[in-house]
Amino acid sequence: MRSEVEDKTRYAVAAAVQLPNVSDIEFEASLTELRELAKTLGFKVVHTFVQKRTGFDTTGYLGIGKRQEIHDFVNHGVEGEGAIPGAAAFAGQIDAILVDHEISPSQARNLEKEVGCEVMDRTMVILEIFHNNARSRAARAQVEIARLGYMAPRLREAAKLAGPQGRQRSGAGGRGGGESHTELDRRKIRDRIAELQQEIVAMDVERKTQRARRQERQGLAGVALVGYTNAGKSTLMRALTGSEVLVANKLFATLDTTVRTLHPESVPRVLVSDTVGFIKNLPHGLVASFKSTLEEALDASLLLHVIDASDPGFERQLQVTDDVLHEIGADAVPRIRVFNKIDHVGDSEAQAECEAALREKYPDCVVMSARRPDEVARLRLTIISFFQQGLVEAELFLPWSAQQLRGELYASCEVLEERADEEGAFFRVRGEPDTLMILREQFAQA
Ligand SMILES: Nc1nc2c(ncn2[C@@H]2O[C@H](COP(=O)(O)OP(=O)(O)O)[C@@H](O)[C@H]2O)c(=O)[nH]1
Ligand SMILES: [Mg+2]
Repeated sequence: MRSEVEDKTRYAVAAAVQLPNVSDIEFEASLTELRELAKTLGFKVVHTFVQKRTGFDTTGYLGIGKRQEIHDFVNHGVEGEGAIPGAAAFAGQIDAILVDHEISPSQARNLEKEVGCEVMDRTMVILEIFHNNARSRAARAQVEIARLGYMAPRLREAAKLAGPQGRQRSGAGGRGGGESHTELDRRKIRDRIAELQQEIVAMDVERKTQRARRQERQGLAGVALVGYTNAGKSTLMRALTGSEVLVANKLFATLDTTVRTLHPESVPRVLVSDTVGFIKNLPHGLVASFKSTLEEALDASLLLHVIDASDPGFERQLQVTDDVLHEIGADAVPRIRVFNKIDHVGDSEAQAECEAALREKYPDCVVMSARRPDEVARLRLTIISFFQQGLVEAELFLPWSAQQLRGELYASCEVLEERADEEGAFFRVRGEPDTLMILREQFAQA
């Protein structure tokens, strides 16, 4: 994630209204997810404000008292009734207030003015994450469409509030000189969206052929982690790769800092990539850009579907993930289900029970905790053996004149034996048939 390379911590507070038809569990789950999403963007959420209401306040989403409370916290580091421990340290340091719903442009404007810091609603937070994660041209275009759709009414709001002239016009509904400006912006946005949609159609065809070609050429051992936000994908990624091991040469053309090699290194060398996580309450307008961004997982040879076994709603999440993977055409990619966070499922008896039930229902699954090094090591071996399935043994000869190819041989195959005579070196190796064929050709020409 881009956030990992940003050095300055950005502080934020979260805020949410709990409506009467939303259970405490649902409400908390959504807030937990918002905080995880915020973390992905590099925010540290230092406090959460909640309020039960029968509806959102039309002026500023939260009630006026709660808005005042947040204002005090953000500006003076205190909360209405009593001080929050350590709150003073954050006075004047809060960069944003994150709201756990999509709110109207005017609600956002009012809240921003009253609280005195930037307001990001749930949709905007998610859009930012998609924006940071989209690599392919198609994914970027989809995200831009969603952003433009989100921005359009907010531009109007900004124009309306820009000056007395604007306010007058919006009241009268007439056509003033300034309105044509807004009209122009609106038309530009419409045109741009249409243009992007055309591009996407064209790219779709091109992308499919490119993907096929890329896989053929490189025969990459790539693993992609997919699943809901908070399932433990990034934690597993770090545990499997060692956080520092970045892939220098970007073999996955579409990904950068989210691709790392399995560590310790294996034969064949395995690349692991993190993907943009599924989100529980994904705003409808963002579904297309989410799928497009996720499609990059199709470049992998193996999908690790990570599931939080300690989440009461995990069965449904599993189903949704399966459905979406099916929709984007990922059924052809082999998949291993990884039930994570087993340590978080009650006591050891409950854990054993849960594990047995999972194994019964999903015979080839992995049940584990990313917090237990031995279980991470076992997962690593499971991944490696998947990629070693199709390996064959072969003998290769490398003349002394071409020893520069030795490194390549060791990088792409497992060397079982090496013998030398006066002409060169014999190797007995195990590797992928395609790789061996390419090496043999190179050695013959050397
Ligand atoms: N108890 C427990 N917590 C975990 C485990 N794996 C991850 N977590 C925690 O779950 C939260 C979300 O993990 P993260 O890797 O960011 O999830 P992601 O959104 O799927 O990338 C973090 O607070 C992790 O520390 C696990 O196996 N057990
Ligand atoms: Mg993550």
